[in-house]
Amino acid sequence: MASPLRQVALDTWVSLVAQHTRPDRIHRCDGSEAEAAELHRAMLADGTLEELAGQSRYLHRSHPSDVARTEHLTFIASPTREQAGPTNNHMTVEESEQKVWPLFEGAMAGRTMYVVPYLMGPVGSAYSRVGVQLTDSPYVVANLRIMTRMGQVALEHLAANPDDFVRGIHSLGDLSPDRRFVVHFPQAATIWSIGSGYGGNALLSKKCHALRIASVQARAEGWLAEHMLIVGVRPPGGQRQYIAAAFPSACGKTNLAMLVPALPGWEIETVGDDIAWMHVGADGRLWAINPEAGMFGVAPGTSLDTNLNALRALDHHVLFTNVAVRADRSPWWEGKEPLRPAETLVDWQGRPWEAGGSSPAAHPNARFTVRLSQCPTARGAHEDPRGVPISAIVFGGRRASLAPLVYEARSFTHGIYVGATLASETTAAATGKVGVLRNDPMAMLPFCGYDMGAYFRHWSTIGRRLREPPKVFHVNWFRRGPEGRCLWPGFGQNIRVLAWMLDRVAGRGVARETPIGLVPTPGGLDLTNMNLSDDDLSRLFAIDAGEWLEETNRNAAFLARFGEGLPRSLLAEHRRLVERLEAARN
Ligand code: OXD
Ligand code: MN
Repeated sequence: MASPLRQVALDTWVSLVAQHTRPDRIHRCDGSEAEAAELHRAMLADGTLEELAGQSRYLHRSHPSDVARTEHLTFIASPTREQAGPTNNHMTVEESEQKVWPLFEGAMAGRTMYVVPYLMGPVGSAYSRVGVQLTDSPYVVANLRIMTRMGQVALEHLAANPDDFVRGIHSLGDLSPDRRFVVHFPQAATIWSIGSGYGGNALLSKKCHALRIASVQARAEGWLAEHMLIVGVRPPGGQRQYIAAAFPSACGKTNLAMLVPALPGWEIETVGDDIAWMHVGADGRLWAINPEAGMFGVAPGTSLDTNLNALRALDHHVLFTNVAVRADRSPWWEGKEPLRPAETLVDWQGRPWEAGGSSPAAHPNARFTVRLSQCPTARGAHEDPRGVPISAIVFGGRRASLAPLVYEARSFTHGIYVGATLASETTAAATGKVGVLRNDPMAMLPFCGYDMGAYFRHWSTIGRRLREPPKVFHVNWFRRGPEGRCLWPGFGQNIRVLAWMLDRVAGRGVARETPIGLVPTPGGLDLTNMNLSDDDLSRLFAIDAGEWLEETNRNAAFLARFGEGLPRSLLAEHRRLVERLEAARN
């Protein structure tokens, strides 16, 4: 049967997909409590979920070959390869219809097809968008219920513009990586995903809709869809300012979005931990909404010390995926709390595991899915239909060397260059080798739905429309000393860096020029009650012109991939940086 890559009405589309995938039943989700109770009951009965200690806390174990996003199986099916750009896998529409659509044939036989309408963004916001995901995975439905505003509320938004929604078709298929594809059709606002039940591959609202499809819509309509957390920061007795920060997957966005400030009197407000949709307001500032309603956070490393607020949010109504379980049925993961000597757990694959075992008990990409409103630092701005004004944009990478703790871009245009040349060591969030340095412009490498050269031009266009552009910074919490030790403690201590940024925004903080940008002067960062040696402080801010020149060579090779499509302003920033570095080296 021909694939429905057209803007057909919802009911027609559902029946076309059902004719091809042949589910036994169709369930239209309304988002009610009764529906959720029935879903959970059915999943407990067939073993898809297990109950954990605590109110409404569940565990799901995914197939061991399906534990992370699979970037090599993710495609953009735009009409030409050039539109997808050099950093995306491309498949033509015809190829997808020949290779992927047949995999959906009969794929839902014996299963229920859930029709899941969801709203991305606050209720009543002009910036919110509707999507509908068809899926044969009740676990995916349970996640979408937490991650989005799902059911009736989305249909009410849709009523205003009935054909304007993103169409996602998802089937677990046979879960084989050989028959796994995540294909995006930006021109038809459609997503097909088959063969995976995990995270960004399967919760189509998140990476597929809110980033890959939305980035294309944002370019056409003049806004930005970004892989950024949004956090409000209020100094003692001062005014709250909002910061948007782009870090690659599993580099601490969730932790920064809800940090417990190590400085007294500071207050944090969590607006989002993964995605920001930003538009130019009538006041010439950048305004952001969080399209999501929940978090799909990385569990390992989350502890009372590193992220108290996340742990508090995880007290009740949580879906855990691929964590380990202690004898008292509490979830456990590496870095959570110490175990008793020789304590036995059940690992993420359901096998007995003894404390100190050589392989991890929880999968390194184990996750929690939880409503954002359960976070003690969610104070309501994430529901504001207008969004929040952004005073600062932060780009951050995981770099054991080279990049200082923080530096400020010299201008918004230089900030675009800093974002475009962001590089970071890979993590367990995607399949593949961990710890390999790769360019990840604006942390969007796996998520930009079109040619990134055009994406940088779009950033420049937005920049020109901003009368009060945010200041742009780069951070690196992960720099290591000669013995491999982390130089900066991170987490709640990061407030010291945010405080300096807000001072800079207010025109107060003191900074000194370096070839790469502005850094705090000695004494510019508030380091009171912190045991940071002078040596470590100078290592944190060391800028080696020779190493940076090598970095610019690497970046030049990366940027060259975009050919003529790069904005000239970006190339000019690159040349000026090289000149400043050469002058510093001589
Ligand atoms: C995520 C990711 O799940 O970036 O947020 O991989
Ligand atoms: Mn992410």
